[in-house]
Amino acid sequence: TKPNIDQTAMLVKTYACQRRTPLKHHNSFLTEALEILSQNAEYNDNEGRSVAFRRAASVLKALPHRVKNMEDLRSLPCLGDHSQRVIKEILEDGSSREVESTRQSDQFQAMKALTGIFGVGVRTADRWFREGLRSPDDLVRTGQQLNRAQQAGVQYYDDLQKPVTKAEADVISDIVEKAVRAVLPGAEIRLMGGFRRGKDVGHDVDFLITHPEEGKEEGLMPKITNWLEEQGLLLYEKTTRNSYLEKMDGPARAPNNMDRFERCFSIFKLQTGSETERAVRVDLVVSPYSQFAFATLGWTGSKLFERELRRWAGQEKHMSLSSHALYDSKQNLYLRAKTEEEIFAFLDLEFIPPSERNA
Ligand code: DCP
Ligand code: MG
Repeated sequence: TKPNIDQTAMLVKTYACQRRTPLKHHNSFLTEALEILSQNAEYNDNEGRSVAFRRAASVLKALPHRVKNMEDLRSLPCLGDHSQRVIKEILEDGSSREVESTRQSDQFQAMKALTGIFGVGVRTADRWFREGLRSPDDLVRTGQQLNRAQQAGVQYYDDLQKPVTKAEADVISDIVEKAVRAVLPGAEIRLMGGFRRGKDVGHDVDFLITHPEEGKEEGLMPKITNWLEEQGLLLYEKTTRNSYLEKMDGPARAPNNMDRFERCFSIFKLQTGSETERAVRVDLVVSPYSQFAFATLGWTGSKLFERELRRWAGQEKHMSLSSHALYDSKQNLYLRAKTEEEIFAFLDLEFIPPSERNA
């Protein structure tokens, strides 16, 4: 027999990495509202509050039905008082006053526009907002000092605002494969991020690159970017070197979502017609083969899913998970893995395929 709604709710686990979260779900009318409040908290540098709203939204994404009344929420985890108030108002009145006034607010709109510029984080955007600036045009008009990334961000702002389609990501995949094949035969390339989770649009295209012979991947990125540069395909690139050292980064390091792979933040020039082209954000990451499973897991997302995996590892398993390794603090050793499945197993988690990591 089919479980009733309350029984379904009881089955919803606390950590997002214990749940299956499909891309399309039944509660966008609630999750979009909660995510506005999460985003606004992030703009106000309130990480705790931001994560709380994001977790609440994520629980609703995992439900197999549309929420109809507050009864449906009984026994669900991660729904704090504030989230419940917002949900109640939307269920009763069709919208939440707090969400709507946030959405309309000068600060929210300006922070969205300013942090939407490639190379601009919350801190910089907030400083500009307090100086009275509201948009990329304002930055140009008032002659703000911009670093190289931000200059590119302003220059290609309109293109980078447009979602990247899966079709465009596939074209970029072919280009990246060609580049990598040309400079290192035998290398493996994997499409990561939202597209690996089955999204049909994204804000950028993420790739992970490795070679089965450990060591062959060293120094690979400059070769790739040179090749792309020679073909006239790059509008911007900044490469950061691999700075991961197991001894330093493993057990001693606080859980952090920034990894230390050789990485290239770039903007590609993509041909979209015989006379037309557009700018697309592309991230390239190179991983040693021995870390490839961890890098794959860490670069598939979603961001909340990743965050919850690390929290689960630390709080429930006394392990420390990063995109490089899994360290077991009880046994004082690194757990080696060749596949994502093995990592889930080490963590005592049921394997969740990428298409159901849309937490
Ligand atoms: N990632 C992470 N934490 C970060 C940045 C990235 O865990 N601070 C991981 C998870 C993401 C992946 O890297 O899924 C790629 O990051 P994106 O910002 O590109 O996120 P998505 O690809 O998921 O979304 P989008 O479709 O907007 O590109
Ligand atoms: Mg992405």
